[in-house]
Parts: sequence; structure tokens; C-alpha cells
Amino acid sequence: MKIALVNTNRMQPPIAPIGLDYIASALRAAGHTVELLDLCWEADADRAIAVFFSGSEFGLVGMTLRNTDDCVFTSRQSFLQGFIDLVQAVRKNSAAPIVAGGVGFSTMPEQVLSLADVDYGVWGDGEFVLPALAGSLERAEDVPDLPNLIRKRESGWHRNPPAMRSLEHLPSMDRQFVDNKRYFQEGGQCGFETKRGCFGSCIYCADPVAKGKQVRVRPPAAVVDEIEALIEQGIDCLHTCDGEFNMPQDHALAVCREFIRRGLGEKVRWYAYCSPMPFSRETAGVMRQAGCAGIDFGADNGSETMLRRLGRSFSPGDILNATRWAREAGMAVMLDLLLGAPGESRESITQTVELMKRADPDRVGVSLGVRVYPGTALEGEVNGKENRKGLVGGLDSFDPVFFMDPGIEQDVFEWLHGLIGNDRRFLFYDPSRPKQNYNYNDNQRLVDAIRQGHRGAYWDILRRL
Ligand code: B12
Repeated sequence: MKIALVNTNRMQPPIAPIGLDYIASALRAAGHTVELLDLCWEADADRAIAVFFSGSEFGLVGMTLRNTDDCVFTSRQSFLQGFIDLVQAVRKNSAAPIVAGGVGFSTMPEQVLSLADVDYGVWGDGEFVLPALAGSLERAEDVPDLPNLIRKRESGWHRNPPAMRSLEHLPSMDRQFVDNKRYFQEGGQCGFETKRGCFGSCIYCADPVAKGKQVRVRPPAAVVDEIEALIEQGIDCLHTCDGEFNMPQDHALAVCREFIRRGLGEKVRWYAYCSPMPFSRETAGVMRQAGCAGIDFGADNGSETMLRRLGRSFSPGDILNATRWAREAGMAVMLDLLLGAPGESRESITQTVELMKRADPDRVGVSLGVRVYPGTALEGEVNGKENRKGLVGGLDSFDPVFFMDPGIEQDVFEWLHGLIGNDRRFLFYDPSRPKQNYNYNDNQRLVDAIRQGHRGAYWDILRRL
């Protein structure tokens, strides 16, 4: 069958739709023909859709939704209306059934499906279900109840239980479908994934919601084959697309050792999201040797009590150690904070800022106000609060919901800026301070820097500017 895959993510700087690259490999391996409509590169999306679909007939259209919103308290920008409009434009120009998927979509599939006029949704992995769906549509048979598939029943949208298939069964990923070279030139980096899912219990996190709680790792050799395919395209700066690369640590080390065995440590520079624990001096050394140039640790908070409340299993001391070991090994370090969750107080924020200054990373990312995803423990906790106290947003189905502990709400942004003072290491989601703004949603400073030749994780580019 001929299938169209549509990338609807138009944010700048551009991030390649790696999910579509992977799905295309799976569809091709199953004998289907795949074409890409990448709306990221189109100034006029409606026109691009009309031109693309006037040229040929497709049996199925897959549309990816990476971000439902920018997950930033201060902007709360939703991308749902934009997605709905693009679905509508595709409908006008094609009679093919439309299936939606993607990580943003998978954080709240039923909510998106209630708004967008699509025929099917897929929660989680697209590589196994999409070829099966295309196969049964091609044979004109009734679509069976495929795992991960979400379809309309009389009672509403029905989500079939997922099959958490081993990632050893994925075909090899040649990374040829998407124009990764262009994404690298305009986006400053390309992604690679070493595993899916997270067994952590962080109360706020969308990862288990969108990818599952079971961790499924990819064979290190398959990951590194993919890196070599990207290097052949002239791409030498990468970012992991795992929730946290070092969970589980033994798999992260196995991937690094495969990089080293193939001599890639000097050929590529890459960045990773990591947890401060499990992490060791040895892990830092091996990651560095494998080419890792920088780590963004999800530190979240500097108060022991808040770390427990957030469901994290490390302590402030682990944050200090991880930062020290990573920097001693020669990697740049960013510590990412998540402030404002239930129980946060001015005291815990003060402790956090003090810990950050002691840890002395290269950058600290300050996120104040926590996104409340459906299906998380945080959602259960804050929905139980009287009069939705502390909840911000959620005014309609498009408006993302955040939480800010009512105990700190009053003038908290000004107070926090005062606390941090002129310490340039701290980055905020604050467009009014462009030099310290680390919202990557339409960040012109980053776009310009990448155009001038900067490459790397965005926080590291901002640091070097
Ligand atoms: C790595 C990462 C980054 C890196 C990207 C580096 C790079 N070069 O790729 C950086 C740091 C740049 C980044 C930035 C941002 N990110 Co980010 N990021 C991630 C992360 C960890 C991985 C995303 C990824 O690529 N996964 C790997 C691919 C293979 O998986 P996938 O996209 O899900 O695709 C699979 C399935 O979804 C499905 N699928 C995908 N498309 C389709 C289509 C169809 C039709 C079907 C059937 C299936 C299907 O099949 C695919 C293969 O199995 C996720 C969290 C996570 N664990 O996924 C957050 C995440 C996607 N990011 C998020 C956000 C908000 C952002 C920013 C907006 C933050 C900001 N304000 O600056 C920006 C947006 C940047 C942009 N231009 O889009 C949110 C989105 C949440 C939401 N509800 O919308 C996430 C989920 C994190 C979170 N908060 O929980 N990010």
C-alpha cells in the first residue's frame, strides 16, 4: 500500500520527526511504499497539503503529533488547534483513512481524538501496529483489534491493550526517510533512541504514560549502526531520545562501549538526558570516551523532602556527586529543575538554589509551575484539592493544565529572580529575558546561532553564545 506520513511539528529550531523515520523503516520492511510530507519546511501548510495530495492517491495517511503544547507554565502554548486544522486540510484533499500517533498524542490520545477528525489513533510504538493496519486496509478486510490501536466504537474511543513488543524485533533503522541533514543544519543536532519506557515513579512524568512503565532496550549494535548511518550523512552532533539515558545504567554503558568499540568517540559529539542516579565516576568516564559532550540531569529539586514528594529516588548529595563526576570527566552539565509541585515552599526553593550554586554546573534550567498530565499520580493528587486550588489553565480542552503550590504563588517569579540575582548560569522560560530563555519553542536566538554554525544541545549552545 502507498502510505503518506505527515510531520505536523513546525516549531523552530526544527527537531527531526525521528518517530516517522522509524515507522517508515518498518512500513518499508513490510513491503509498503511510504512518502513524507514534512510541513516543518513549508511556509504555507494548506498549499503544501493540496499540492502533495493532488499528485497521488494514498491508502492511508499517518499524522504525527510530537508536542500537544510547549509544557511551559509562563506561555502555555497549545498546538492542538494547529493539529486539528492540518487534519482538516488533509481530509479535504484525500479520501484515505487518517491515523494519528506520536509522543505528544500518546500522552492524551482520547483528548486529542475527541477534537481531531481522524479515523484511528495509535498509542505508543508505531512500528508494529501501522504495518498491520495498512495490511488489513489493503486487503479490504475488517480491521482487527490490533494492540495499541485506538478506534471508534458506539460508546466512544476505545483503546486496545498495548503489546509491549521487544525492540529486538524492529527492522534496522537506516534514517533515510527524513531529511536529517537539513534538520542537522537548521536544528543543530539529530536524535537517536536507545530504549523506550520508564520504570520510575516520578509523580509528574509523562514518560510512563506515553511509552509505558516497562523498559524495553534496543540492542546496542542496532543503535550504533544507526549512528553510523547518520555519520554517513554528515551528521556528527546528536541527542538521545530516551527519557533518561542511564536508566538502566548497564544498558547505557553497553551502548557507550559499542560506540567506543567502533571508534565513534572521536567522530560524534552527543548529549543525553540523565538521572543523577544511578551514576558513577566510571559511568561518566565511559560516556565521555563514547563521545558524550554534555549531560542534562533531571535534578528537579534540592530539598530532600521535595525529592521524596516528587517520587525521585536520589538525594541532594547524589546531585552534587553526579555533577562533579560528569564535569571532571570533561562533560558540560545542565541541572534541570521542576519547582512548584505540591509541598513546595519558599524554603525548599531557597535550599534548591543554594544546592545549585554549590553543585556548580554549567547551567541550571529553572522550570516553575508543573505540567499536569492525565494519568499521572500528580493529576490524582491535585484533582483532589479543594476548588482546584493551585491549578492553572485547563480553561477548555485546548488549554494545558499546570500546578503551582498556592503557598508560593504570590509574586514567586520576581522573588525567585531576586534570589538568583545576576547568576548567568540560571536559565528560565522567560521570553522577556532572551539571553536566559530556554524555552526552545520558536527561540529565535537559537535559530540564529545554529544558522551561524553552532551545534549541540540547545542549553549548551545558549551557554556558549
Ligand atoms: C529528546 C527530547 C527532546 C530533545 C530533542 C532532541 C532531538 N534531536 O530529537 C529536545 C531537548 C530538543 C526537546 C525539545 C522539546 N521538547 Co522534548 N522530548 C524529548 C524526548 C525525551 C524524546 C522524544 C523522541 O524523539 N522520542 C523517540 C521517538 C522515536 O519516539 P516518538 O516520537 O514517540 O515516536 C514513536 C511513537 O510515538 C509513534 N509515532 C510517532 N509518530 C507517529 C505517527 C503515527 C501516524 C503513528 C501511528 C505513530 C507514531 O511511533 C514512533 C516509534 O515508535 C521526549 C520524551 C519521550 N520519552 O519521548 C520529550 C518530549 C517529546 N518533549 C516535550 C516538549 C514539550 C518539548 C519542547 C516543546 C520543550 C520546550 N518548550 O522547549 C521542545 C520542542 C522541540 C521541537 N522543535 O519540537 C514533551 C511533549 C509533551 C506533550 N504532551 O506535548 C515530551 C513528551 C517531554 C515531556 N514533557 O514529557 N525534546
